[in-house]
Amino acid sequence: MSDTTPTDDRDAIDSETTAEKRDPLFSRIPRRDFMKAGAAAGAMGSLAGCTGLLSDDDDDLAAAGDVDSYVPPGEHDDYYAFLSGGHSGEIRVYGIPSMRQLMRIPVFGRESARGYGYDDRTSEMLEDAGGYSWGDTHHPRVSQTDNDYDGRWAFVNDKANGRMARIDLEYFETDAIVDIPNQQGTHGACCLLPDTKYVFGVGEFRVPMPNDGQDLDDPENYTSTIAAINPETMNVEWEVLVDGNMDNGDGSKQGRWFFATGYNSESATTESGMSASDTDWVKAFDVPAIEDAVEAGEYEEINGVPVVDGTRDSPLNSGDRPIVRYVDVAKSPHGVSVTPDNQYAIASGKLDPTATVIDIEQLAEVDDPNDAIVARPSLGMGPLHTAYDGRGHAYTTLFIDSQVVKWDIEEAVEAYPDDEPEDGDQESPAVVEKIDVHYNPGHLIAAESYTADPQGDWLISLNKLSKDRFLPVGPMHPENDQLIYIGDDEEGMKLVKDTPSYAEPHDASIVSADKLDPAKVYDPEDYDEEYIEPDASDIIREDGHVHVKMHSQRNEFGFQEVTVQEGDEVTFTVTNIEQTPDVLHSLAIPEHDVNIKLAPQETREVTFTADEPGVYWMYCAFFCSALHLEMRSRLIVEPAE
Ligand code: CUK
Ligand code: CUA
Repeated sequence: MSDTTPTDDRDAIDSETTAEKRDPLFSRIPRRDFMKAGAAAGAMGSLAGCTGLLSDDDDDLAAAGDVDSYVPPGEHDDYYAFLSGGHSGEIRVYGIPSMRQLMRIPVFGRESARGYGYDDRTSEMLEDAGGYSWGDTHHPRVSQTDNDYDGRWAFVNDKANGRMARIDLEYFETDAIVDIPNQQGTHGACCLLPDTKYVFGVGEFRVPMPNDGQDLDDPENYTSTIAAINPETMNVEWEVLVDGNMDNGDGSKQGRWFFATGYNSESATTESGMSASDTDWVKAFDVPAIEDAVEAGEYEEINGVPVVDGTRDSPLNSGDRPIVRYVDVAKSPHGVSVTPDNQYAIASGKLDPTATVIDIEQLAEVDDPNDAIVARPSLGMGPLHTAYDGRGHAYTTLFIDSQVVKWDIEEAVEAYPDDEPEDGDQESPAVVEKIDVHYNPGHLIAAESYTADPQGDWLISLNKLSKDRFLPVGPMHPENDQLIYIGDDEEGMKLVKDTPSYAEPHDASIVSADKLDPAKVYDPEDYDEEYIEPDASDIIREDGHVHVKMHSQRNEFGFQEVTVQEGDEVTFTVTNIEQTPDVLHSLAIPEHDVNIKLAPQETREVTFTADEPGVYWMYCAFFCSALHLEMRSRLIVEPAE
């Protein structure tokens, strides 16, 4: 990098944070107290970011008339929400409560607006991570320190190809991807708290281990693994083999336990076989015990990773310090999440109307892990995922009933086991209320629900089917992410708005805006490419390779023309030397598939072969000024002799 790069402007820009832009009174009051105070005093209209009231005359929104989710033009939201994009392979960033989509972050697939997968750095990253053209993101989790969001990274799984990606939250871009060995279909993703010691990838599909052609027709011998990934290096530190499929996971908040749900304890390969048994497991991984086993060399190295045997018959599970505890829960559980106070892990039944509440402290003490089950409330049909408001309530999606059920965790514990339904459909006395959502919900997420201190005001229900909620747009409908206000226990949950979304959000994380501090321009110290000052523009030719170094700014590239020979391999290193935020340029070269994005102070490199003689206009694809269309230069490819 060049040491003459001016940084003054950047510093000046960075000092004006989002928090300061909001009303100073607002930023001093915890959000949840504010909502209470606002509702009581009706004083919300005077505070920035909260000045409008919804009209009372829309049927769906009538009940939400006193809930303020309106963010006026030019005002900022209170929260960032990171939503997975499913098999679009990306993460979307929303503002909450407006539900405005602020940004898309491509992760596992190329994306042309951001030039992701087009420049040498990101295309090599995608290539090194397996070279797949797509991925399936489900679970975005944001790094924490001391059980609170630290603004460093988000992580997300690839269910399609068994990978985990890291997103840098300074630049809101994917900066690392690991192709997890021995895992086919990484489904759950989450962090071990309080300080994000590991990111866990939960392997879903059982396969032969190693999957190298052995045991093809011997499903009894297939296994799945969890992978513990170092968040700094993104290396897989160790894996644990288990029986049965795995599904979702959540890490405890005090560093010891990691929980994963799983279906298919039957070891079957067909749907009827996988749902034959009435029970499956929540697996509780004792992380320090696993680390000790790895330390003691009690593992087999498979594809370069120490793999510890955590199957039920493993010697490591027979002593008084089992590395994996298998807890029996009703049939095919799906979501699992740890309560904010780290007291319970709650797993949802999916094919059973109950949720299973496991007492984390008791788990360490009991001989039979089933004795750590302290509640099993019957909630409704198809419970999938549970979120928290920090006031002792759990909110669980009911996929089949198309509802969100709010219930009281301690009441469920007190009622157990007398509340065990005999006929299976008797509702638990812990149920507080239910609200219809439109339509079948998968995950739901409440503001900062994954931390020790949820904010308790907003909840999003991520519904799979929107059916008739929006204008028809062909046979593939949008999904429907619904915003629900949960800040008033007396008035109850209120549905506030529908948000159509492109296929297909699964999970999300909601983070207070003041916990992130995204950069406004790049810092050249943060990347390896050479920063090209205007006077450093150069064309270096040697042996069929041409290296063009140039800057870009309004409204020119460093060279008006670049001449190469047919067949030359050409590398462009281009810096956007602008220091004004939001003035982007790009380098697009027709018919050579070249497209790199250049935000202010960003440098990217792209390498391609100039294989057709002719004249090609290199242009800037961002509308950067009134002379944007004139921002172009010629690439002249001379015919080979
Ligand atoms: S999820 Cu991945 S199948 Cu319920 Cu966490 Cu949608
Ligand atoms: Cu630079 Cu358009």
